[in-house]
Amino acid sequence: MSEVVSYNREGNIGVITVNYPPVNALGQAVRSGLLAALEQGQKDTEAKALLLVCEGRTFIAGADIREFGKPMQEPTLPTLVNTFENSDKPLVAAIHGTALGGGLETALSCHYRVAVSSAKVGLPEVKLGLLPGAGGTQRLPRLTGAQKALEMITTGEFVGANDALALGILDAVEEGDDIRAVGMAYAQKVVDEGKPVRRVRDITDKIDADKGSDVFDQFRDELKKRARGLFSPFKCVDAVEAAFNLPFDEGMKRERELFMECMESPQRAGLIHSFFGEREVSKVKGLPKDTPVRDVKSVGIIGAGTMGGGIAMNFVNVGIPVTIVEVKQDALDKGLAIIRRNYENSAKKGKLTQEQVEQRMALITTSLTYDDFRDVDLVIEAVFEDMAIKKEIFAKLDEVCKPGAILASNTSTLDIDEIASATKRPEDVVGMHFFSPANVMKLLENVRGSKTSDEVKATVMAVAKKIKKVGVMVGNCYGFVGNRMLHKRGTEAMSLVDEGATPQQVDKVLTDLGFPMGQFAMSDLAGIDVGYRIREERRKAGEDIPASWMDKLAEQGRLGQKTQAGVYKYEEGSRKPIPDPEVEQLIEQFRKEQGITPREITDQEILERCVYVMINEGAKILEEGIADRPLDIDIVWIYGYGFPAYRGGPMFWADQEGLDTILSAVKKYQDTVGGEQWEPAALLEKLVAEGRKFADL
Ligand code: T1G
Repeated sequence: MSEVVSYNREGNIGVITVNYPPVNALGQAVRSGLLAALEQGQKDTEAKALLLVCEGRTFIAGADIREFGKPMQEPTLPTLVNTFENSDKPLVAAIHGTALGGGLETALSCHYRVAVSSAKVGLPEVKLGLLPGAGGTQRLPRLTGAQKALEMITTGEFVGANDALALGILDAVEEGDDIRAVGMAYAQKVVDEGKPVRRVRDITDKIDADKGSDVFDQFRDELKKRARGLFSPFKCVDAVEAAFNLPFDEGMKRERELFMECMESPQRAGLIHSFFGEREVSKVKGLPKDTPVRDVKSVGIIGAGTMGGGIAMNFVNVGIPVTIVEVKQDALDKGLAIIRRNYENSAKKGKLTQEQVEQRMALITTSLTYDDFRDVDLVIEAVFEDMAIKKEIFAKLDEVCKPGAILASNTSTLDIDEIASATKRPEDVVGMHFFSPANVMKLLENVRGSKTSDEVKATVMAVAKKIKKVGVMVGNCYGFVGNRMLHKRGTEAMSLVDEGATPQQVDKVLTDLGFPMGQFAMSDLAGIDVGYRIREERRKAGEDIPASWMDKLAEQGRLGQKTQAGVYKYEEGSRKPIPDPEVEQLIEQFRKEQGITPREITDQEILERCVYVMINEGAKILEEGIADRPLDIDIVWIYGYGFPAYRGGPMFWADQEGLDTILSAVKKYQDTVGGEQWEPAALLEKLVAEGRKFADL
């Protein structure tokens, strides 16, 4: 009998138990162990029914993702599920935790499914660039009908046990958490009531009901909007449709063909890289797993503006009380009103009850004095980017906050060490860089200063997990990881317009690559004044920042969406960017003043100058140790800047694009465009010279 799957009999029930931490994934050993256990159960004449149950925190959470991309080993998952379904003894699956992907497909190949009420089920393969490849697209619609099966399979969203019961996916749901007892009781009921073998493949009423339905085309149209650039969601629809047009075995064959197309798509590799990357970034290099973490049971926030309000919502959403301090009462009232409006909107959409809205609002205290921070565990400063003001604030925090309190800045560019130098406890100072809107964006860029203690680093990473953010620990430099690379892209984007491109041409190249919006539409969302103030700050600090046509926009009060005019113009209540002839004239005028004769610029040049410049900068960031691994950069860009996850992030994409191709383009632009952004990174040159990739680091 295998290490990871065991068989024993309790009374007249044969029990097949999987025990393969952390999530009982269907690796080769589990698949062969299951088949061996089933065979044993078939031969066990005393066993009148069989029960499939798992040890640990969850039922089978899918195929073993780590095996993807490697040669397929027998037995395959389709073989396993078809063998299970053909059992001539009733087979019951007992589900706790999450039955996902191949795990749910295995349960669907059983004849009955029972779960505890806390369980969830789902087919999230689409999130990995795949589709359910072990019968999920053929068996699920036989229980739920076309609409619900398409929803579950094209979104990958999990469904709670009680909803799954209502949908016919589960046969029973019990309270409590002793899944083995729940499973045994149900299996015994099957025997006692003489319930027959019931194969999902034979259930056709829902198939007959939806045959010829136009729901499939409706989903294809809808996916054109919400799955732009993605490959597998459309294959999911094709596979589910096959369940309604083909006999079961042919439907299974069609599913397999479509599954292999997805497996071969580069998007699968990109999405699996970001799946594991999202989990790997929480393991900070050089920070031992057992580093002590401080309790964060109360939080202080300085600034009730857009960022301060959004940051506050993250903490009260998980029940942590927040005190917001501002200089003026009306700023507090305005900030609180925006938070309440956001929650009211969520309630209107049914995402929150009114009672939950009030519970969250009750956890927010406002104040006009820092004294109210004396007992908090963490303070996050979220005022606008001005070093002098930030140092003044941290000096005051140093006076009032208790020993052991963590002092964090939400600065998006400024030097954490200089901010910390305003205190006598730089070891307790750290950057916590949230992204706007802070209550929505998943990324939290935690910035270690040169004196930040391991305990503080470990604590802010734990805080990220607590408030459901993807926390990435990065080093301290101008703009950290995300903004440092973004500024290079921004500089190139502005220069490309100087030289002859249009803002909409530049933006289209980025949206075609898969970004949700281009450079200039993003500037309009963030506010043209934000970039302008940063450039002015740097000019004041003596840096040679060239004049830009975007400065003129700011000086003319075209600040972006908030003034309905920036690089683009916006109709009342619309966020749709419309090219504005006034801006074209402004750019032409700027070129004349700068003595620039515009030229034809290709989309390929725009792609190279906007994205290769980021990768070259990313390589420098790795050289300097500001980012520990290429995947840290990938996750920052996927969760903070909308880099398409199906391309795996900028450094993963660079490996697909070819580092030699990128290096030769960097050298070309070093000659033709110039500037330190085009000085080839030593790491990039080294990897190309050694024929290696970022993935080899
Ligand atoms: N394979 C391998 N490792 C997995 C895994 C999987 N399916 N799921 C999780 N892990 C690892 C994960 O990397 C981490 O490792 C640890 O388990 C805990 O995970 C044919 C083809 C189950 C909801 O997409 O959604 O079946 O970092 O930190 O927050 O149709 O993991 O500790 O070393 O995420 O409690 C479909 C993916 C596969 C589910 C638990 N299944 N997993 O969340 O813990 S494709 C999925 C999850 C498939 C068939 C197809 C979540 C979770 P480490 P965690 P968590």
